[in-house]
Amino acid sequence: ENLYNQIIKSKTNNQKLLAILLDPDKLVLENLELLISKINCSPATHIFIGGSLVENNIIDELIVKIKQNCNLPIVLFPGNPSQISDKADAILFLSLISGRNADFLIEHQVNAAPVLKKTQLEIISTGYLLIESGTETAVERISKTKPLERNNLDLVLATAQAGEMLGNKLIYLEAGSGAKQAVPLEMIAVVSQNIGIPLLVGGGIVDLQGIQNAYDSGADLVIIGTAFENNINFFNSENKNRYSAI
Ligand code: 1GP
Repeated sequence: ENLYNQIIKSKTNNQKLLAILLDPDKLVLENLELLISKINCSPATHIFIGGSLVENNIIDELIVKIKQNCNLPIVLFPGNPSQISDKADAILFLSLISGRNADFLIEHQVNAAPVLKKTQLEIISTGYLLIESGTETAVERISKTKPLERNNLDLVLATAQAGEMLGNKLIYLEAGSGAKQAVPLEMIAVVSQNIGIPLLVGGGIVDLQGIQNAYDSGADLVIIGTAFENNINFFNSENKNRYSAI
């Protein structure tokens, strides 16, 4: 069964999903074994791989090494078309629909299509919305797009709905890696209640309560990058008992 159908099934059964985002630029391959053992005893259901700036070509090697010791599905979350690896299971085929930079709306996708066609990757069309989060994030800098305002729920919802109408299979509300403020809970609630496809939420979530709050507001899958990067014991911390959904 493909990954997307599993995500749909989880949504139907109200089983919440959790992705740990690994940025190949920030990883030291020598420490990978410990990292993977921590992932294996965490509640993670998916591993996402990607970053805004990844240039070094360690993605293939990284995925092979992870797969030796970990059974979680590996999903590419690419910042640009150079971050494609046929060693992964799937790719979020992102279009930055909150912005008006044609490169990130369609140009990179055109460049990636012939490459993807030669792989077995499951391609999951994803509407990607960058949400204002206090300070400029890497996504904003690299994509040269303005995030949508935190208080403009109507525009965020209309954008997410347009993505769904265009055929996106997932909507991803992104505050940006290391964001000062995560996506507002009210925004998660409004979007999740008014689209039919699964909702992903990430950026600036720094504690287990933040994950739970995103779930309670309607997120189907939460992405954790920086918090786990900074503390590989993030998921064994003492407030674990407050973390009931998964
Ligand atoms: C970034 O949404 C992800 O694309 C995760 O963000 O690094 O802030 O957890 P963090």
